[in-house]
Amino acid sequence: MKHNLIGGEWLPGSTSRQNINPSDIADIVGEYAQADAEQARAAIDVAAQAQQAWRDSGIQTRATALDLVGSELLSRQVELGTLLSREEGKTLAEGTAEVARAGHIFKFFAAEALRTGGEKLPSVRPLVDVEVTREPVGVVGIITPWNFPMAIPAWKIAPALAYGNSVVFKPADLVPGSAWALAEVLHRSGIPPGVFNLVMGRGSIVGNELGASSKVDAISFTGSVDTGRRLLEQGARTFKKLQLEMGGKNPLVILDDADLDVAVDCAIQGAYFSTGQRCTASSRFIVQKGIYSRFVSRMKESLSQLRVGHALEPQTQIGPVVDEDQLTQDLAYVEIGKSEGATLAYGGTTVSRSTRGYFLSPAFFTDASPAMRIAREEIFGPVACATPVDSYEEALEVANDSEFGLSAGICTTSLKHATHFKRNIRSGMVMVNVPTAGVDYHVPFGGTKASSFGPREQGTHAVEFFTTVKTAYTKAIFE
Ligand code: UN1
Repeated sequence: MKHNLIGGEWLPGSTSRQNINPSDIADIVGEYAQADAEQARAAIDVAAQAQQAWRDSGIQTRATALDLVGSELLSRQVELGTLLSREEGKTLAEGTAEVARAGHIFKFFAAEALRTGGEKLPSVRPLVDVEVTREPVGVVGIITPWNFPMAIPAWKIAPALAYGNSVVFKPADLVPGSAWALAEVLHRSGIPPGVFNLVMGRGSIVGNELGASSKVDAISFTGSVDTGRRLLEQGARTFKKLQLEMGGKNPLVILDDADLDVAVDCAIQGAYFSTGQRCTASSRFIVQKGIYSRFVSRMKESLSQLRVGHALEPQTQIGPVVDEDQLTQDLAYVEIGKSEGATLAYGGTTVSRSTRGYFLSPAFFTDASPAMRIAREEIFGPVACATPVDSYEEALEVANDSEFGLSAGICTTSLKHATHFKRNIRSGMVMVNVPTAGVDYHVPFGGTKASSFGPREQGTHAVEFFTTVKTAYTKAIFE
């Protein structure tokens, strides 16, 4: 049994939960504690008590601790990547790369801790100086989804700690293994007890306590639109600072002048790698008519060569869907697409392998109209659809016609269209001839519209959310 970390102690929960391997449901990865509301409140209390000393510990202490965590994650990337892939279902290569990415993120923010600067300006009043400095926000609640069990916690926890906040971390129910492993590394890193707390438990219990508590100053959340909206409504009561990363329905525009190899590669990687379970996944291919039929036939050919299977088998390119509920949802959307009149050109059926798991062949719809539900709603699985369009202008209009605005891509060799698209697509991230998913760790991440709320995550921009600004005035008296 793996316990929660509260105030530097490993404490059992009020109940527990089994962690099941989606590639092989007979394989139980482990048993993990589930906290009740009282334990969640206890974690918030110790985080509040520990915060002042951590803030005063100095930038070298914080940088050293985060750098140690980064080094350990990098040196254990295969071991922890195996655990990640076993509990979440992405391939071993993807799991290992994710742990490495988390390691780099900790090292990036170790250095950022040292770079926290400020400004000194003259006042408009004589002999008065103005200093503008950044201070930690206080206690930060961190609520993360199951699809990036290491990287998303890392890109929230590392900046929170770097800038002197204390943390209560509630990971997704489906992936406690990576969260626990990360907590265990943090526990040994020299961070004082209570500064970082792991509270595994239900969203409706632990997440609700974080959202309601007046002692939690800020919440960084990645997950569904509905939960994000609930946190925002709840947070209004205590004026919480919120950073919400939610859904996506990311378009990939393919123009007649695209390099077809590049376009197919962007489409396959963006839509189907990580089993399509990324908020940055491409789920709408908006394809100009002159290249449409060549694109469709090349996609079918490439999809037929992809190997769906057990996440830990080396030849697997697409792992299983994360659990039964998600598989049911994906299959329901395949039926919706068919009943709406789109053509299922490839996949969309369950696949059997030697182990019992949630294997789904990548689903590719063609002739989808922009009004169809499969072209509008986030599915969060290996399901994508292609819509033919006459012109670049129509492609841009269809691409922008979405409640979401996270990531968007265009495949073209035209500088004119690439430049126009970068300027006029309504999304937080835009890609030219690269996939919409699979972003760098040292630059800002986030979107517009229903995709994101609050300051950007990652890179130097993370400082906006994890600090608050103080303006100090000092008058010199010389006699
Ligand atoms: C990526 O595409 O590299 O939940 C990261 C998600 C995003 C992260 C995507 N917040 O899928």
